[in-house]
Amino acid sequence: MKVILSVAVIAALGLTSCKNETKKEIETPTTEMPKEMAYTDISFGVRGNCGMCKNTIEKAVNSVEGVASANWDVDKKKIDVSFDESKTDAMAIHKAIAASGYDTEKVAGSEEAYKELQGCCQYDHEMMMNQSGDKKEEGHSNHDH
Ligand SMILES: [Cu+2]
Repeated sequence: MKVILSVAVIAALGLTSCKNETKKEIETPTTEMPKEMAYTDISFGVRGNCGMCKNTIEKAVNSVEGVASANWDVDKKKIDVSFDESKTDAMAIHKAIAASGYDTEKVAGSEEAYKELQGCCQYDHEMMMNQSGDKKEEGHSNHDH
């Protein structure tokens, strides 16, 4: 009995050591935390018409201290912003855009700045702001009946 048992123990030890080796190989590629994790990402609706609007809006956002990146989508009427939460907050970004003359979801654009915009940039204040992004809401598009 004892002989069988010890054989079993040796076999078990052999198995575990094999397992450990394979485990080590699998564990090596540890995924590093990306640096972007330090930033907060937000996206919200911003009205605007064209590439010039995009420049103005993004310039306004980038002038806020703590903003890492800003990208306004002309089709979606939506902006993606990455910022350092210890330096600024979402409301400061909304206000910066509004000050440049553009409406955001939360803050109406400054009328004075709006009047200073190029004619092509004087967007419609009733414009839909597509906040949801890729979602295609066909039901809301205009149908000719
Ligand atoms: Cu424009």
